[in-house]
Amino acid sequence: MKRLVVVSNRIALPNETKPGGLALAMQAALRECGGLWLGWSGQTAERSASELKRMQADSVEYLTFDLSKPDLEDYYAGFANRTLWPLFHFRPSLVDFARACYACYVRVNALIADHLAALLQPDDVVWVHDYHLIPLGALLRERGVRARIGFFLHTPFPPQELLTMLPVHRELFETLAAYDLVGFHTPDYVRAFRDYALNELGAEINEQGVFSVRGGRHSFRVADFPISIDTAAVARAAEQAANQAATRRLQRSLEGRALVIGVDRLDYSKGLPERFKAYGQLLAEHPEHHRRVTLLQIAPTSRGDVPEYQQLRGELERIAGAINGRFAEPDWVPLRYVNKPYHHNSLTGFYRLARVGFVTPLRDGMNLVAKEFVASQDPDDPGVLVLSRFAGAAHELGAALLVNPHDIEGMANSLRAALTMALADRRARWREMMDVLQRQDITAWRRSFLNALAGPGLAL
Ligand code: ADQ
Repeated sequence: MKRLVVVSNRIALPNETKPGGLALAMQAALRECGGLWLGWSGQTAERSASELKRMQADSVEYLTFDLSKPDLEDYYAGFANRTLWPLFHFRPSLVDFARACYACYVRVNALIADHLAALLQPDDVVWVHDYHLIPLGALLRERGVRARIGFFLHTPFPPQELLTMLPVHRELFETLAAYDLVGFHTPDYVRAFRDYALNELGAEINEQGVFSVRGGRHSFRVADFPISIDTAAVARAAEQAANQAATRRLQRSLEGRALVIGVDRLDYSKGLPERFKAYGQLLAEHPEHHRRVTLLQIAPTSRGDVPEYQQLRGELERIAGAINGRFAEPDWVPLRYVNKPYHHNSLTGFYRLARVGFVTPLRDGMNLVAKEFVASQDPDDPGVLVLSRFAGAAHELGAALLVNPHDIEGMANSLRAALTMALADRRARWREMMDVLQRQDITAWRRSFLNALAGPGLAL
């Protein structure tokens, strides 16, 4: 049987309870067929990746490496999060490019490739995740690795006009040709990659949709694999969480008011200032909602050392303060803005309490919060999802109220429509979305990717 080897920036060790769907999906895949998971430990050390730390649990081996502080700054905070992240999220004005950071990014990838090449067996199937590790496949091939290697991008993939702004776009993106399979969340991102590959990399695509890049050593396939959640588990967790102390406390504190909920990492791609403003607009235009609604925004700090994230935090505090200053009353705070992270199961209980899930990223690869919100609802009395058309999830969740997150008034109108929607309409929309999530859950996602990469031989 083939062995699965997963490589991602962060990994979830067996003793950690990471909330993310990705961590759970990888753990499930690795447990089913046995294998190895390699990633950064989250720690710094004198030198990057000088050794691997090993941990074994059942048939899965976890291997982690440390990064030096300068590499963390240039590779992770630098090229990955100050160059690629804003570029992939359609924010060219935030792109900060330095050749030294790019060189460091390639060097850290090469260090990872050195370790991995020594560990791999020819029959292994390697699954590389996300924008931190784009060149890893090509660096493994340079080290003689012939195993099947797939790459999945968790962010959007923007149009070529944006990509070509990156001075090193060609040398970076042509490394994708070293993979056997390149996966994206939606057909739109596949189309963007296809156009870029045809026009900028001189790729050819045959009748079966197989890509090859001139001078490339082999051909590769490109397809969409929309990531999802463990729909049944989330639904179960939400039902149980309804009786938890945290959910009950929140419910009591609402005193019968409708709850609108937003849950995001504190990131400029998530459209939080626009979301707050839309809520402020609703309150300004529709005083009948005063005292009858509460927006709870949970947004724990992420990448807090990157200046754009610090600025965003300040901006959100200002807008939240202005909304509460203008509308609050001694016994009603319209906007509760919480910077603490919550456990995944508690969040499902909060989602179930909410009348509206307000998920309005400016750009998002997929957005699993939207899917978790839907799966957490009470089928008899479901809440309404208000979803940005620029989240990958909008492709599958067309029964949500889709909004343009740049249109503050439009979002306020949709929020009002969601708050006043009749039960029959809520149920019909929820059923349609839930059907999608039951068909296309996290297991279907990883199986479809791994079957496309390795064929059905990977016993999944
Ligand atoms: P993220 O940008 O982190 O992920 P998202 O998909 O919404 O965004 O969330 C991933 C996980 O983190 C979810 O399971 C969610 O519940 C959890 N999470 C988010 N905010 C949280 C909070 N405030 N507290 C606790 N948990 C929280 C990236 C891409 C997305 C893509 C995923 C998976 O940016 O577009 O959907 O990877 O591919």
